Amino acid sequence: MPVHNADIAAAFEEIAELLELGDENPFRVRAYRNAARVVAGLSLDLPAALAAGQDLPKLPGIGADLDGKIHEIAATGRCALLERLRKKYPAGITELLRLPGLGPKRLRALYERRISSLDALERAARAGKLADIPGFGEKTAQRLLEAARAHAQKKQRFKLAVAAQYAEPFARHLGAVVAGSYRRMKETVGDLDFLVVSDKPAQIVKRFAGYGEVKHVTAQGTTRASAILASGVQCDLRVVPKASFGAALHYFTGSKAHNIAVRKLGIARGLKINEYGVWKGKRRVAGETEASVYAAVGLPYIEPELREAAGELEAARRGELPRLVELADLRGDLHAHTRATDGRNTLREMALAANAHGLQYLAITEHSRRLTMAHGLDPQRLSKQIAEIDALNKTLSGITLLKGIEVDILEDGSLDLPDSILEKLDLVVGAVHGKFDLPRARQTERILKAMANPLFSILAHPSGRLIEERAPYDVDMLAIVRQAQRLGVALELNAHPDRLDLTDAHCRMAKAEGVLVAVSSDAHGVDGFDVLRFGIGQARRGWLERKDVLNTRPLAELRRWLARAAHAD
Ligand code: DGT
Ligand code: CA
Ligand code: CA
Repeated sequence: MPVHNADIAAAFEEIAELLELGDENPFRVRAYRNAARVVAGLSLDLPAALAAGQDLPKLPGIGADLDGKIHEIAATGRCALLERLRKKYPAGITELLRLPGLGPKRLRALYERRISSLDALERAARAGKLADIPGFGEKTAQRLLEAARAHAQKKQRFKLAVAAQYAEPFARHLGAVVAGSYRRMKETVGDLDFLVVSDKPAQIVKRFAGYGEVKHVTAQGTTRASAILASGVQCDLRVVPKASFGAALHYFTGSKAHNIAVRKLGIARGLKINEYGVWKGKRRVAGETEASVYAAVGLPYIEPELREAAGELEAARRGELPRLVELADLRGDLHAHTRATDGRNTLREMALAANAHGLQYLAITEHSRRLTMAHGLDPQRLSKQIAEIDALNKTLSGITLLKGIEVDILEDGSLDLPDSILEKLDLVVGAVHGKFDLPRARQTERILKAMANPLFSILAHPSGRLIEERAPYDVDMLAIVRQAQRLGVALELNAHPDRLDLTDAHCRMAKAEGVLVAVSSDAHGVDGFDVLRFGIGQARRGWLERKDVLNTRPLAELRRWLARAAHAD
């Protein structure tokens, strides 16, 4: 069965959780957790690379043992260690770790009392048995009960980049377009909606059901089917004739709210719109292309990323749809790391990789000294890097490295490095990496103060959220956007698929207030630039055009902006 990076990462994460549950060596636990993160973040498909006979790249923190496990999972789809660990515990116990407030320590206490499933937890909580367990208490028990109920109702969603690992090969296998939230580039997707044009639907349905990654076919008809993949990803298939393709693509792309609004416009014109076409009585008047569906209701084509019933129909009617930014519009990247801190490659390797992605400039923005885990730079090491970049730039052609820093914003809003070194840089990217739980007013004040340093250029990952993992810190984003506008600071849209902040709504806020957005890769290695497409997807969901995105500007223009930004007051 074909395996993807996401499967390897999931296996490593589960191993880490089970080891932790067994109170094993914390270093070993951390090694697996780190490996999960590294593998999940790679754009190179490791199993595909191995199958093609390539050597694996050297990955940080992944030694011979973990390397062997990657080979094992890629080759067999299984991991002996994981299977051994699973046998030690009741099935699905790690599911409980998904509950907020239930870490390995508390889970161990539950497990020792034979409470090892959501159901059992709910029963124990209702019977008042939880509160007696050391480390729990009445309040915790109540919170857990609520969390368990919420969790039972919540459908699992997959991050867009993870979904992509499963969607793309399956779509190629089927000759399908992937519609739904995936096509709208939502941050997470609930399921994948495949659409195929064919006059022989039975063959396509068979091909779908027989795909190597399909674990369970949940529904099967003559023109449709549904299945769950081994990875847990749910898939829907629809097969339609060519004449219906546009109508079907429109219908299955959604969003539902957008569809309903379009259908209403149709009704007002005496038209019926469904997944088979646009109908006047029994006659199909449109539907072969999506554009024909929109034209039937008097509208221009609307890009999928805008289809959220969030003002796009009104904008379309007024002829004021944005001309959305595209990946090819990017001229550079303003956030990247190298081996000097927690990246994997050298300055030169990063420069060449950025160039291979069609970029003209790349800002090197290492962490600053406060982040000791990432081996952050102090003034001395940063000086050394500045000299290295100056020397390297003389030898590079087609790409320029910019001297930057991802300086830590300290708790009091000051920056982690003195102005005397920051002023030697081309740009200063600043970010919060700790003290996420300050109260809203203080968190906001902290960031506003950091931005007020005249050397400050770009605020990186402005909300600090990790999708499905860590909530954004509590800040007044409008205040930050307005501060950015006043001071000529840009806001980053971090393209890493775990982050993608700014959100779509924040992008619209920035645009409305006249603030530039930098769509940045945060690359930690030469394969880190592929994520830019997810950042552009989010920017498009946020209605951004080329002019709204800072790094669509050619280098000379960017330099003018940076000079101006540094002197705004
Ligand atoms: P997801 O899968 O939760 O991330 O979100 P979607 O948008 O992919 O939703 P999904 O997979 O349930 O359905 C795919 C599309 O099909 C949806 O975006 C719009 C269309 N659709 C589904 N159900 C309905 C419905 O009851 N009415 C209308 N008008 N459209 C629907
Ligand atoms: Ca879907
Ligand atoms: Ca679906």
